[in-house]
Amino acid sequence: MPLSTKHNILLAEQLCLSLNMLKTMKVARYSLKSEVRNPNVERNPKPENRITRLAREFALTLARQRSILSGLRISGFCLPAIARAAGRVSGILASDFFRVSAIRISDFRPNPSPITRQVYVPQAVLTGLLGLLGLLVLLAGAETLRAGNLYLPNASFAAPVVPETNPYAVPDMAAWEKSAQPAWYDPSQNDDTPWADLMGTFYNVPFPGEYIDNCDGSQAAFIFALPGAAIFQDYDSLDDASTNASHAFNAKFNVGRSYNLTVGVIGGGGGMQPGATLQLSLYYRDAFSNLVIVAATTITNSTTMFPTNTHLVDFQVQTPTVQPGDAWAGQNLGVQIASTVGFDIPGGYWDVDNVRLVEEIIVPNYSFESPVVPEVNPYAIPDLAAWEKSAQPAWYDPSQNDDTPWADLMGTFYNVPFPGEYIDNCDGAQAAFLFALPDVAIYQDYNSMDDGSTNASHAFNVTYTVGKAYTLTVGVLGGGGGMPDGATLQLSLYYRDDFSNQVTVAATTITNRATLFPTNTHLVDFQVQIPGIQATDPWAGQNIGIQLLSTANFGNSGGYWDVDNVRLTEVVAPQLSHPVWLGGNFNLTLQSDPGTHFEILGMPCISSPPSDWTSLVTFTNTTGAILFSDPAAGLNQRFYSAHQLP
Ligand SMILES: [Ca+2]
Ligand SMILES: [Ca+2]
Repeated sequence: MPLSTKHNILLAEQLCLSLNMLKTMKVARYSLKSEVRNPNVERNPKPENRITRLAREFALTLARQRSILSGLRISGFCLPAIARAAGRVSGILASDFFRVSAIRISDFRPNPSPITRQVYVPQAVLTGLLGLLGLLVLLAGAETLRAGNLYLPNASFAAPVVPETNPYAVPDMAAWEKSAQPAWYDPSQNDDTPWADLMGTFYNVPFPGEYIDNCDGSQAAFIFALPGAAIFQDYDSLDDASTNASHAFNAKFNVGRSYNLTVGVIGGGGGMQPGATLQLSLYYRDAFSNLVIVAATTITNSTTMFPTNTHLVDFQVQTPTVQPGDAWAGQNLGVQIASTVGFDIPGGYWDVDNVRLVEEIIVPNYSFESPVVPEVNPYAIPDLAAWEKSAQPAWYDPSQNDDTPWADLMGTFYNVPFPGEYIDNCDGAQAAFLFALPDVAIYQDYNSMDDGSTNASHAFNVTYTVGKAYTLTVGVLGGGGGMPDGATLQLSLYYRDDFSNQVTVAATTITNRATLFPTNTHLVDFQVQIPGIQATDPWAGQNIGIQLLSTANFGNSGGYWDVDNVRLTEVVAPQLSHPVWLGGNFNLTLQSDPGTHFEILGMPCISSPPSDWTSLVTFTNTTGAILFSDPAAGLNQRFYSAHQLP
């Protein structure tokens, strides 16, 4: 038998010993929980000692294992893992993103917070300008975690401006269309009040007892609680002042995304009856231009719901993830706020404000709440809905590990409310565990398949979209089960190439240490970021994959990771574009997620010291595309940077 083979067998035996130890520890951990939960069970007087003892023994095992490894230098068992890791790393280095992200604004400017990353935007169109005018556009985008805001015109009812005189209200409402006068309404029976006057905009008068304390801006809208009174907005809607649709609201139901509408509402105004209803909805228009509701929330007036008339209460509408077969997939999205009161209890008015619309990506089983883990010992199961587990590697032999299947090294657990064990920021009641052993991983993409399925559900159907930036955030807890310092977990975003290989687009490696995870009861968020997808990226248009991979080696393996709350956000990647000279001034357009705040900085040359950076303007990019015109004249050269503000 060759020497290397003998070493490998020896190594495998040591590893199996470690695995058995781990398993014992895991059982011990869960047994402890069960003892505490069941007072009828006779408890070990000092149960912690079992853990301490096991941890010490495990540490000894690891020490022995490490000494073997150091003698081996390179183990044949490790090679596949190393090769795979190397493949992933080369995938990262090949991307422009990492070269670009190496340029940090802190090189140029003191106190860079919150700038942490720059995207370099000398587009092809700018190259000509460089030669001609000596101008270069440089962009810095901050990392802000949120869903993608969608621009909704006049979402806060700031237009038109209402005169600050009695009655502090006008029927005008920019951007919003009003419902047509229904057959039953007769203005002559209502003091000649036009139907259109039943919906409008008002000034938040600062009178005691009337002033809305959480109004966004100084205006809001009112809708009378009469059957059929409604305001709505979509691609083709038309406000009272317009004769042609502006098409300014151009959001669509995109496959793989879901939509969340939030509206601040006050009920009860003007003697509104309890039981009067207001419906918030997201809709699309069918082939006959009918409004077809995709998701809706009905608010029922009560004094419990609205104890005061001076505080808006947020209500939400949430759509399911848009599927390719949905009738609304790819259709324009509409927002409607409608009085749905019956003829039995009409009267009064609703106040509404601050309509917020976001596009979200919901990762299937992102919080590991499925399947439900029984609340009995051991409070953990190997099942994981929606997530696929890594295949059993060649080095792992269940028969050498108490017949423990490889698949049992990844699973779901119930967050047992036991002092010292209860994760205080767990999302929901469950999380997932991954043993800190080489090759242990869970992942999800368009074609992945969980243990309980025989066909891919394709439920996670999100592609890398050109011009968008992505952030993956995962709550992670290291150190469990005596995990040694130095054990690593890799979070990554990938795509599958033509051969179905997982190719990493961006990754973050978490290295276990006590300073990073001071307790075993608090998840810490880690992120993976892709600042922007370029049309030339091989992954542009490809389906997104998410992987959580233990990258421990045989020298630092042991213990388990807890993970929870996998969030993937997609926003418009900040970009400076369309540089033009107009009337002797340099103009450029900043594209970004709508509603984000920026500062435009200028510097005389790209290597200018921080002291030479000049703040030119700060603004909110309300629509998602804003024109900046540099007031300075006679410039020969200036470099620009967009600095995203909190
Ligand atoms: Ca407002
Ligand atoms: Ca959870």
